[in-house]
Amino acid sequence: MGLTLAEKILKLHTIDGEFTKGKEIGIRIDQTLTQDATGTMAYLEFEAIAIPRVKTERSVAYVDHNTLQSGFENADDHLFIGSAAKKFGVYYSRPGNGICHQVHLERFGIPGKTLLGSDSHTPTGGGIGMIAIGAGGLDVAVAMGGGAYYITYPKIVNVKLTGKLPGWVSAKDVILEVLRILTVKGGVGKIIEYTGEGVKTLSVPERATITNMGAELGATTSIFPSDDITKDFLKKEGREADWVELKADDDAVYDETIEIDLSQLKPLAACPHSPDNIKSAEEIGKIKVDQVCIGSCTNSSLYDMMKVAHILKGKTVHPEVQLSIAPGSKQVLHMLSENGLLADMIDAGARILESACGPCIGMGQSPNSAGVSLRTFNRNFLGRSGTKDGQVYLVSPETAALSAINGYFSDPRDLGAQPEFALPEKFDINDNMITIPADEETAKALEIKRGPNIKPYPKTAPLAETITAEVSLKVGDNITTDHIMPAGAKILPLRSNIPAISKHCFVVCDETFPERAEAMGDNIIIGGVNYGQGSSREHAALAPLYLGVKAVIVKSFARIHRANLINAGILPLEFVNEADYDKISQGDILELPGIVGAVKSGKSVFTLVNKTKNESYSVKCELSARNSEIMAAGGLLDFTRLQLAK
Ligand code: MIC
Ligand code: SF4
Repeated sequence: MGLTLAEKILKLHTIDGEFTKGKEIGIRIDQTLTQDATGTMAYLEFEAIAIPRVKTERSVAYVDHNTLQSGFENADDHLFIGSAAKKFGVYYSRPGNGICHQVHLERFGIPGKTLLGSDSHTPTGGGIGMIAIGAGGLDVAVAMGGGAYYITYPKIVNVKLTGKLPGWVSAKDVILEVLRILTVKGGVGKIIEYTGEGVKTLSVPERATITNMGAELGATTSIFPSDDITKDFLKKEGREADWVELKADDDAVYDETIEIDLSQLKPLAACPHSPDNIKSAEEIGKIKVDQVCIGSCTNSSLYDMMKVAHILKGKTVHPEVQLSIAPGSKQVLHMLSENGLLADMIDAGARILESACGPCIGMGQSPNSAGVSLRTFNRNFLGRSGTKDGQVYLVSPETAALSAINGYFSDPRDLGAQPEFALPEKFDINDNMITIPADEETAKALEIKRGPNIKPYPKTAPLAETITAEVSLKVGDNITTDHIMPAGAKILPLRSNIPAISKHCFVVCDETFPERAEAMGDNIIIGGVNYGQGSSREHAALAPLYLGVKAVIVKSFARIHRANLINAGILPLEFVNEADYDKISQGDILELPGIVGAVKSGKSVFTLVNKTKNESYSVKCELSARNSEIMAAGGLLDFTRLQLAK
């Protein structure tokens, strides 16, 4: 039986466990990336593990999220990361060099390699045939130290593409269509593999848009084959030597197949407030638009910018619209400035932002009250833009640019025939904003620079024999990490300070939560389906840990968040009977008796006693042998320390 492309790469990298569907496998990680919002914690954790130098083939630290520097905190974080990178053997991409995923694709990604990144959109690397996975900072720290990364051998979904996209219909519309079919929880436990004749019609930047936003499916990762188009992209980057041909075996067997005829697709949008709330441009109609933002790791390549500049050329942004554009990297920005396209954007009235995440993570450019904001980004969760009642639509760069001119939601097909947008023969290559780490000898004497906002990892404790705790919060379905641990300009600077950031935990749902939970001591959270979807931020587990949360009991979890809870030593439990969710109220006192013994003996179903209501329910937690030990130890950091001590 043949293998799919994802399976071929996974098989070559499996260093622990049994290579069988549904079983846990430990894979060797060739490359890691961190960004600054998760990176400070990751390097603090790496330091705590006490391995002097990274053991990967390539590790890169990017600064792209917290670049506003409205106080000393962001700048201190940059100094910390830069100095830690230099000491630990990590390449450092300085602020201004661009968004981690865009730069990594340009300068470091290699087909067939594994990449683990402390950012959920790491699967962007799947656009050039990598197995690129997003994870919490602690998992990345362990991988930097040479440890395996553990996943459940996923199901592989074949998205078979046929045909060719019609004019002005975009790669963004392809992934929006996949989101329409599979929804934000349809990819959990799966890898999405793109195959079929249609693949050959998509350039690398287009493929990367699709794999990037595969994160919104909840998928482990997404991957395209590595073919002549990949080779050409790497050649333009001066890295042809990194190319290898990679594809699935002809007789590969997939768990599921979805067929998409590219020629039948139309411009789509994800409507407020979920990436799977998909409607066509026709269904949405010509609604008034207040703001348009173009950029983010999903749509900020030169190819995207060329299309945008073409639409803006010689026009003026509508008087009632604000347009901002953030090219994804210094490389892209440089090429736009050389070929004159930047001038077309500026002349049209676009506000050019630095090459960073910016508005995507709420660092500026929040829309006006109840304002309609069209964004080429990947997430439109409630409040993420920084405006609670902002109405964010996720669209293609083509739809965004034309709507900015017209002042209303526009169908880019109204532009008539689409011209060819050919990428240049060679990209601008200048790695002067990437600092090379110090050699091992010099590194020994280097000091890590630590500002006053940088606080250590919160205290952990081994799992208690019996957990008795009050329900501090009960929430509904599809809770995102932006609910649990919001980002934005006010909160992001606190990413290196868990006690301070904890004061903002869950405030989107309940402003009194942080104070109440902390006062309770031990407490438990109750949630619905797909709990913890979205970001890889381990702060969504570390802040609850700091606030005394001992267990989170839900109908189902998103993958990365569940792993982050285990890493933090918080029990992730699921209801055996979903209806039991309705029987528990906020304020109830719950008890989990004999939990350590149960976890250690490999049991997966436990008794949950509701002392307030005098009832008992069954809850489950399927833990691999390794995860059981991690839970019992009080989290991955303590587990790793114990392992190393042995
Ligand atoms: C996001 O898009 O939500 C982020 C900000 O990039 C996060 C990481 C973070 O919270 O720092 C992600 O996607 O993992
Ligand atoms: Fe940055 Fe937005 Fe991409 Fe996250 S999704 S890495 S915030 S650009």
